[in-house]
Amino acid sequence: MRCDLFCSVVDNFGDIGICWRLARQLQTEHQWQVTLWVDDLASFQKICHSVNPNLASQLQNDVLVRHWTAVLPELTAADRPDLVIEALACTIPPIYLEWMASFTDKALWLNLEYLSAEDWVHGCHALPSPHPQLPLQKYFFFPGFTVQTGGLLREQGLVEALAELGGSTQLQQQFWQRLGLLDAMDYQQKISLFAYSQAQILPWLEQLANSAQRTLLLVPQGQLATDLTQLFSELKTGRFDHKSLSIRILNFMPQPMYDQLLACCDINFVRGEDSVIRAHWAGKAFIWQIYRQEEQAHLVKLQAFLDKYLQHAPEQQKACIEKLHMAWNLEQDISAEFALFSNFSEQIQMHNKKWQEYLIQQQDLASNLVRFAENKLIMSRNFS
Ligand code: TRH
Repeated sequence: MRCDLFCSVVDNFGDIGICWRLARQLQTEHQWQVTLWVDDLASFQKICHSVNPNLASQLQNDVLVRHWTAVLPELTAADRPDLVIEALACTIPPIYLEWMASFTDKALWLNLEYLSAEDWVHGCHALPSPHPQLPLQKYFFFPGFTVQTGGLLREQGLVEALAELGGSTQLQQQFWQRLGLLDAMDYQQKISLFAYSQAQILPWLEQLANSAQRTLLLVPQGQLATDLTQLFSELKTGRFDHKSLSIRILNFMPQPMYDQLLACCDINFVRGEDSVIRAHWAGKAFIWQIYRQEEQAHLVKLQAFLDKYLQHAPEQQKACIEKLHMAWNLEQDISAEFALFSNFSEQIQMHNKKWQEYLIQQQDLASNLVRFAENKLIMSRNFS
């Protein structure tokens, strides 16, 4: 099976993050030949350091990565795919669609949608949509948290490997050493903080600084790290220590290492679509800052997620997690909510474990996608 996966980087790292995981999984776990078309190789390089942003075409983990520019290179019959994935609201060039339409054995065309926990997704997942002019139709493929959707990206053996890492002091020590954080084990609480801007972050940092337990706060490079550096100029060196709190700015690390970071921390602040799912697999307590949309539309999506995730959580825990999520997403001071959340952290981790078990019973997104594509191709090629 040959697959062309188109990825346009709108902003941040979620688009390429999701496409890169999917491409690797289709290649390694399903032995598909994958070509990943990306329009922004510099962003790609941040999460996969071996990418060369100056090459039009290169192999990465046996995936053919091609720079998607305004003018597509000439395509030949040998490039013909079985499956074409248009990821996360990008638009495949009309010239490519005409080329796809010119074959009798047509490729299957999927639109990989954004993640949402809202129930309307159930009715739209796998629906076809005919092209208005060309003899082509595309199918909508929705990721999600239920069996009525396409599922979530989850590599084989990932959850087990992260659980082993999370449960082993020795493996964690090795991880922190690789990251150059030799003193990480001296801190009772380790928090990863991947987030967009946060206007009211100071009182919470003060709270951590005044706490009896020592906290290591790990902040990846980006807007929030820049904002914090403006508040604490010492952070220009990458480190700021204040009473019980030590803040460190981290360089962007390759995706598999970021997954491990989440397993080695006690609490993970995550954002966007991809890191929140990674936090699920890491199994630790997490707080999600959802990608912002106009007119606060993202808050509806956030509530839909919380409703599913917390459906079976005890009332007090549920209220505490919800309040913290709302305060964090509205950029309010979270000190009071966080104190409560910390008190519940063991119970929250137990709840997350159950939620994780429920999700693991479902097939992962790449496997669902492969099965869907193979079935559709068998049908169309045998009966057309
Ligand atoms: O970067 P994001 O905010 O991406 C967003 C969202 O996906 C949003 O829904 C989408 O519409 C928008 O992009 C365009 O957050 P997200 O989704 O968590 O993606 C971050 C990716 O970066 C994820 O794949 C993990 C990866 N990453 C690393 O590989 N190394 C790192 O050090 C860090 C911090 C992240």
